Amino acid sequence: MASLADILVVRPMMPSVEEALAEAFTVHKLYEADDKTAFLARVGSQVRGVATNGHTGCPPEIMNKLPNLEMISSFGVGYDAIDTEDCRARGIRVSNTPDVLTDAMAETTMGLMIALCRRIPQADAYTRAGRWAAEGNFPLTGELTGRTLGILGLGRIGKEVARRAQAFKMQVVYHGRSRQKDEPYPYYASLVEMAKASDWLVCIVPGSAETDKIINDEVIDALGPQGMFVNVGRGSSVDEAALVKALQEGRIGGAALDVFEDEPNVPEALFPLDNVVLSPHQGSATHKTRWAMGDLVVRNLKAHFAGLPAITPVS
Ligand code: NAP
Ligand code: 8YV
Repeated sequence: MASLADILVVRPMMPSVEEALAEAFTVHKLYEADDKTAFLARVGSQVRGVATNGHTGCPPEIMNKLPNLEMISSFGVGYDAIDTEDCRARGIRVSNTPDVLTDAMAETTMGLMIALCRRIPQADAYTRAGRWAAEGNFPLTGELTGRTLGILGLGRIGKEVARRAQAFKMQVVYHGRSRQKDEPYPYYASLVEMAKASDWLVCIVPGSAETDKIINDEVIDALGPQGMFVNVGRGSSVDEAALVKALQEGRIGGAALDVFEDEPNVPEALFPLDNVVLSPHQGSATHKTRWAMGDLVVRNLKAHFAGLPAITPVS
């Protein structure tokens, strides 16, 4: 029987992933090693595959210890922590988990928008505290219907958000690096101009040098005091200090945030703000979606070690 390929698991993965990896490969768990340097010195030359996620990645100091590494299979569609140029130079393939999380992400985005607009967390707290009976009806709220939604990043997830927003009778416009000729939505070449024209701005671009702090004071002020901002992409895309200040000063209407600059740390200045909904990076966190993401991590490795192309390679 052919020997099983050796896989280095850099960080803890879901039990379903760890079990499936253990069935198909010889697994080495770096995260369990007390002395990681000694561990890598012992097993590094056997390792041909890595399982990780897009936040932990596989840093160069680890890759340097894996001279026979062929493939990095990452959990998540974003792969910010993986230096794909470096991998290309080393001849290492990279895969991620696109598509399988798109619907869950679009659902989370709409959920955050409704929660922020209709003040659902506050209404829940109001009811639980007995304030309905004591003080009367909860104050009136805004409404999504008829509002304009600007989507920054009309990719796989952005398109599904657009579809759902249309079902909510919103008008969709978008900004990206270029117009997408097959999309019916009005395109803005300028993010600031789109923010000016939008009631809601959803950010769903990948974290990259290009998108770093792309949501800055200029964009925030263009969105304005009635404007609502939703970030489900990456915390690095937002000038967080500028956003917090604008929320405190009422220069922006509100924000719903699933991602942050320094996760899991969330700026405490956001906690007392009433015009904010906070979510702990759980956009894709459903049983079904996380299982499918994990399954894809394993299937990508299996495909590669069966001599086939990865199912979802990072291009
Ligand atoms: P995708 O299909 O690659 O879409 C990304 C979109 O961003 C594309 O439409 C792209 O359009 C646009 N874009 C890229 N760079 C840009 C730039 N510099 N300026 C403006 N637009 C830019 O990716 P996806 O599957 O939709 O995922 C998007 C991101 O969501 C992921 O990379 C990840 O960071 C994040 N995410 C978050 C969670 C969560 O749990 N919160 C879960 C999944 C994904 P152009 O190429 O036309 O510019
Ligand atoms: C992941 C994400 O769950 O796919 C992504 O890019 O941000 C989330 O879906 C998260 O990265 C955990 O690895």
